[in-house]
Amino acid sequence: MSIASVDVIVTSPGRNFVTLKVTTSDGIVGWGDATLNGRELSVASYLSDHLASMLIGRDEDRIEDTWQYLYRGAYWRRGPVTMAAIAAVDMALWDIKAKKAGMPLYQLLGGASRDGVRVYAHASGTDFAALSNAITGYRELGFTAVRVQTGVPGLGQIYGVSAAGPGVRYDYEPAKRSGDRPAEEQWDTRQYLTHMPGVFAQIREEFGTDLRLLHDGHHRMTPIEAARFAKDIEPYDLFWLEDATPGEDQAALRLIRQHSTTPLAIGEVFNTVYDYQTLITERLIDYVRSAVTHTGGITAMKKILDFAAIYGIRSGIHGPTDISPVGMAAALHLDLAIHNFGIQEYMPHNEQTLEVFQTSFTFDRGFLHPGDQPGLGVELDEEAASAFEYTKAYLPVNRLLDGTVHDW
Ligand code: KDG
Ligand code: MG
Repeated sequence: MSIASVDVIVTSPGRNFVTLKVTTSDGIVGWGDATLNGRELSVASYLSDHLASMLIGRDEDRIEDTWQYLYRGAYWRRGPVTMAAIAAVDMALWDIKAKKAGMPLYQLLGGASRDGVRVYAHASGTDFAALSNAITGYRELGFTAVRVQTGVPGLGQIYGVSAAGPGVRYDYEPAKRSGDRPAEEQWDTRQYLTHMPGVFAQIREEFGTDLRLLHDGHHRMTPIEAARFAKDIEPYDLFWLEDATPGEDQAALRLIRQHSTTPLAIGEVFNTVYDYQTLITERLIDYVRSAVTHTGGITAMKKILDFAAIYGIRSGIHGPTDISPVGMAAALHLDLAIHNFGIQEYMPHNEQTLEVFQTSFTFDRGFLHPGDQPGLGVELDEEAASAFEYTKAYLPVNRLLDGTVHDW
């Protein structure tokens, strides 16, 4: 048996997704997620213009060999476009292998290590009343962990805060359909650092100590600002502080660690294990935040997580809406199988997306399960997908109040 066809499907059921379809000579179909928010078409081109012809005729069972062939064979290594393309191929081949075995993928990864995977929801609000309302709503749905993001006085629309008033929101979406250019937002780290500790204090006062609280700094602080912030929020017992500083500088995390015991998570913009080498071997982080979709797929992610396990570091796989249901399924199978699972991000997709991607996930009181269908357990309906044409959308660009471009 061999790979007979490779197709790239670009669809936009409310937001853009790039999906790879690999079909074997005996008609088995595997799906892979190749979505790179705001740069979708470059991965679609990498797959259809470069990788598709190399894959035709290859043995679909040789997953590790295909991974090495695409990674080493390109000569040009790493980078989000390359690694998202390799990830899509890798997921599709694992999907095929598990379908051939007649098993859900997690069985091939060693079987379940737990009954379900704890997920965290996105609670946000422009002010405390709206945020509190969102947290209450998620608690009523059974969530045991929430990420909290809130407006900062003096700043307008900022990262992670739903623009749409109070209430439980499922549809926070950072990519904006803003024509040919990204929308712009404003930022001031000093105002943020002054405001946030009080927000955590209020949440603990209102909701007690049971709830797991997470927060995303989204790469905006300098190392010393992050060290101070992590120290300031220690009394509120965060599950993690994510992306406190820009991801390129692994050594920056040393400074934060020297000053605080707030657990740290980083990695959603990483794309290989090498981005983690210092962070893991020096135990500078507590959670690995990569997406299976942006890190070379299941094969590569499993290696990163096994490496992290040796150092007592756990998983916190990236799962916003720009990870398609196929990428989310890959994450859930890994989450269920590995020993060093920490938590899984969960931003449910909208109804249109779930019309295009039929999933078999189940949610029960704060825990997800990938389901027991053979393979990844997600099928794309090509006819439904064709109704949603690609529409350019970008992540915003951030500027300080004086106009300087800042990390978003
Ligand atoms: O595409 C970028 C988003 O996925 C990212 O901004 C979301 O930071 C994010 C998160 O933690 O989900
Ligand atoms: Mg993040």
